[in-house]
Amino acid sequence: MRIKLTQPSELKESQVTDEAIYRDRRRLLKQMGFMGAGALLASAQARAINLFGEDKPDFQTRSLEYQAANQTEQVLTPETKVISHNNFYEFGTDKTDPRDNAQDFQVQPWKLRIDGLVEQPINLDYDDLFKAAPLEERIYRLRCVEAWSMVIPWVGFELATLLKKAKPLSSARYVAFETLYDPKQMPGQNNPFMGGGIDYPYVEGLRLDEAMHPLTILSVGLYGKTLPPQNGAPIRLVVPWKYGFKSIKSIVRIRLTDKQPPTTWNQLAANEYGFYANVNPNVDHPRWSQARERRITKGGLFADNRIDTQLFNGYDEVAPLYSGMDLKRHY
Ligand SMILES: Nc1nc2c(c(=O)[nH]1)N[C@H]1C(S)=C(S)[C@@H](COP(=O)(O)O)O[C@H]1N2
Ligand SMILES: [Mo]
Repeated sequence: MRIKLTQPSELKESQVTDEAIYRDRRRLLKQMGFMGAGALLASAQARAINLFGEDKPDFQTRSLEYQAANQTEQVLTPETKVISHNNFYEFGTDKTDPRDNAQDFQVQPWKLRIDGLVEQPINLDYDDLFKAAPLEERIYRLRCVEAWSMVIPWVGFELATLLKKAKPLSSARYVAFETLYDPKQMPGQNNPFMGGGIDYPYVEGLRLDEAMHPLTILSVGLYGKTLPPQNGAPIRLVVPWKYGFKSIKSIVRIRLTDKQPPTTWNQLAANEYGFYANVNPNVDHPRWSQARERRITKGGLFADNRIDTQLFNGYDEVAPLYSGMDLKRHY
């Protein structure tokens, strides 16, 4: 695989190839105009407003016809599927539960705190989330550990930009993330039947070098609009070379630490879900194969496509992060 880091200037608008898919770096935001409109409304859904103003990209032109035989031709997963087939156990464990149960989720006011082993702790309010760094579009593959995948145009910024502002101390080695804990709004959090038996709040973690990698983003939108609640409004992590459960939603805290932090799915079933959770077709889940995946595209149940899963979900450039590591042991 020849994935090359593409400079913004090298990218053609209509390119949706492997190389371009994660590196569409056009700076798109009309931030100030957007912020004004955002302040008016309360729930995340009601506020699903355009992040791009006049520059709204033409997503249609990117939707090349999917060809199962040619994985370099990738088509975006339709927005209707991205926002109706979700894992967000705080709102229920069926794929359509988050869409059905999260619509009144209040994201304003919101507080995100970055602290721990940093020189400069940071507190962000709702409006600050969209101003922490210039927003850009990143089209990434999302590969769930359950062996389905999507191609999603996120809007966000590199996590590294925010972490650098907090000035990590030299003792910091890991980054711990935490989802909002609010059982009144997230009914699965105090109902084990609805919430899948998870001990809430949902927590995740990365090694500091993984967190600082330019592919790792905090997302505040998708398909050019603010995130719907079911996708993790107002701000969620996206780590495209790891299984989807690492991409924690609706984050309220980012804490730098010197110890590997506990992670939700690892606590639930350590033999099934490791801390690293790198996408790897050669390391099967104890209960199913990870060699292939169902790419969710347009069409009904039988129109979906099975394709080979790629190591690191095809993002080969992260391989140096794991040189010398046994990826079967550190699954
Ligand atoms: N807080 C929280 N974050 C979460 C989850 C969750 O249940 N709770 N599910 C994870 C899983 S398993 C996946 S595959 C992705 C799904 O993201 P999407 O619904 O936006 O596609 O979110 C991840 N982040
Ligand atoms: Mo997942």
